[in-house]
Order: sequence, then structure tokens, then C-alpha cells
Amino acid sequence: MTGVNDNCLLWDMNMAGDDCEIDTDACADNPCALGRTCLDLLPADEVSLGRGYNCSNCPPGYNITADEKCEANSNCTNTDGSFTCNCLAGFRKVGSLCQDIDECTERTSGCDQNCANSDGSFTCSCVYGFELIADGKCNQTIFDVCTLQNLTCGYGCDNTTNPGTWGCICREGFQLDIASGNCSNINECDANVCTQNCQDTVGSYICSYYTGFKLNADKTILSILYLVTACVNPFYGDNCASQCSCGPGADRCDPSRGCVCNSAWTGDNCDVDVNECEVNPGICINGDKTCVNEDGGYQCNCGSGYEKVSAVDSVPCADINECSSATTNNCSAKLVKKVMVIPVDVTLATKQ
Ligand SMILES: [Ca+2]
Ligand SMILES: [Ca+2]
Ligand SMILES: [Ca+2]
Repeated sequence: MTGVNDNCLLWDMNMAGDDCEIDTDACADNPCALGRTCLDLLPADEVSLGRGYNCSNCPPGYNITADEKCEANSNCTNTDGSFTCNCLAGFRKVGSLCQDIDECTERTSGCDQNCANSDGSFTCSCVYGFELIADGKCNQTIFDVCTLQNLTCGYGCDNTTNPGTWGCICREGFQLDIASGNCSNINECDANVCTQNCQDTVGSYICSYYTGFKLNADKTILSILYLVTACVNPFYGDNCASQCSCGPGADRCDPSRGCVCNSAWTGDNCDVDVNECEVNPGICINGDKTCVNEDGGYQCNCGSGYEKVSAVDSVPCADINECSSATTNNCSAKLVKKVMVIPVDVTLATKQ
């Protein structure tokens, strides 16, 4: 008998054999949710845990749900003809997966003192003598903690940073001067924490971005290059907050400047024609041409009796030889009239 022996269930459901001496493969039935790997346990562990297997954690980018399944840390937004997957708050896309953001190491938690990262979130806490208030801040409630330890500290002290030893501490964004026990602002900009512009502030710092760039949607990190992207058409400008609405004369929507016009158009939206005849009176170079403005361009036209012989404006118009073609003169019509008159005169002359 090699199957699971019902009589063995009293102490282990994954033992077989008449004497429950055979350890069966508890993973044979694939008991773990999709994405989790099953690990068959040793008999001793099976007894202590009350089950024959362990399921691995979900792969990176997935969360274990209440029913032990792996759930991608994203939600789905339907779009016209397709869909997009957006990471849930507290996660960001790394490759194709949504991974937890470590707000503690990236210093975006806002915690004054202690920060504990968790999947999709984080928790702030305060040392003894302080109580946690809104937004991760710590409010001092007991004021003689340090003096009782014979310490003079500008901010506070605790014995958890170096377990068993009391020492002065500073809140996040400040550094300790060990000699005086005082805390001073850290200039994070010196450590190149920002991708582009950095402004140091007391206790923190502010990153900003060149015109034509913006922080990615999961703006929970301020210091990693790939999280800043150039504006994507049709957006442009500071933080990509402006939108191009370009007219017919636009060459492109520039991520920094917005609509960039070709030479024949102007205006913020490239929808105002340039009157080349006014802007550049000499544009139709030879005096025998007349400039005519048009939307999106201009024409250099020849005067009456002249014709263009080249598309190049600097080439003068040529005289039209109207006599060379019956279609360009009316001389033959006059000739016909004379011919008709002559016979009359002849008749009269003959009669006289
Ligand atoms: Ca987190
Ligand atoms: Ca600072
Ligand atoms: Ca024009």
C-alpha cells in the first residue's frame, strides 16, 4: 500500500504504509496557489505544523491574499480597445511587475523616527518618551528621559538604536553632533539625492525636474533616474502640466517648449500665418515680381506680360512674346476685319 493511509491521519495525513512508515509527497496534488512553489516537509515538521507541505511566498510583485492566492499588486483600467495595468498605491512597476516601494529607505515615509517597511505600505513608530501623531510625526511626551540617563540631547535619546546603551538621537533628516548632543540639518543635495534639481530644506529636501520632465506617476521616490521621464506628446512644460494644441503650422510638440512652428506659421499654437511679404519685403527679389501672401506660404508672381521661367524666386520673370502664339494676342482678329473691309472699298472704287 503506497497511498495515504486513513489510519495515519490521526498524527499525520501524509504518511502511508501499514505502519505509516512511508512519507508521501504532499505536493503531488499541487496544493499551493498558482505562482507559489510547494515544498514537501520532513515527517517531523509535518507533525509539528499539522500539514505535509509549505507554500513559498508569492513571486516578487505579487501579494498573498486572504485566501492564500498570489495577487498582482495592480488594478486594471479598461481603455478603448485595450487595457492598462496600474500598480496599487505603495507599489511601483519594475519590469512587468508591481513591486513594493520601500518608503523607509527611500525616505518618503515622512516618519520622524522609526520606519518599518511592509508590502504596499509602511509603519512609523516613536521611541520611548514620544508619541506618534499624524503623518508619522513624533511628539515628545516625557521630557526627563535623557536627563535621567545623564545625557544632554538637543532632540531626544533612546536605547534601541544601540541596544542597551542610551544615546542621543535626531529625527529623520538631521544628523547628530556627538560632542554637543545637538542635531543639525543634513544637506541631502550634497549626496546627489535628486535626479535633476535639488533644494535642501531644514529636515528634508525637495527635488524638482527640468522643464519637459516629470516625476512618474508613482512619485514616491525622489532619487532614482529612471523614475523621471520626458513629457510624452501632447504634454509639455514644467511637470508636463501643459498640453499642446497645435494648429496646422506645427512641426512638433516639444516636451519643453510646446508647439514648435515651421517657418511659415507662428503663434503659441502655430495657427497664425506668417505674412512673408510684410516680414521680408525683399523676398521676391527682382522688381518684376509681386509678393502674394498665402496661408502657410507666399507666392512671387510675375507682372502682366511676364512669366516665370524658374521656380527659383531670384530668377527674373521673362517677357512673354505674345506674337508667337495666336492664343496670346488678338492681332489676327484685326487682320480679318481689314480683309473684310477691303473688298467693299474695291467695289466702290470700281464703280467710280
Ligand atoms: Ca512598502
Ligand atoms: Ca535637509
Ligand atoms: Ca504666409
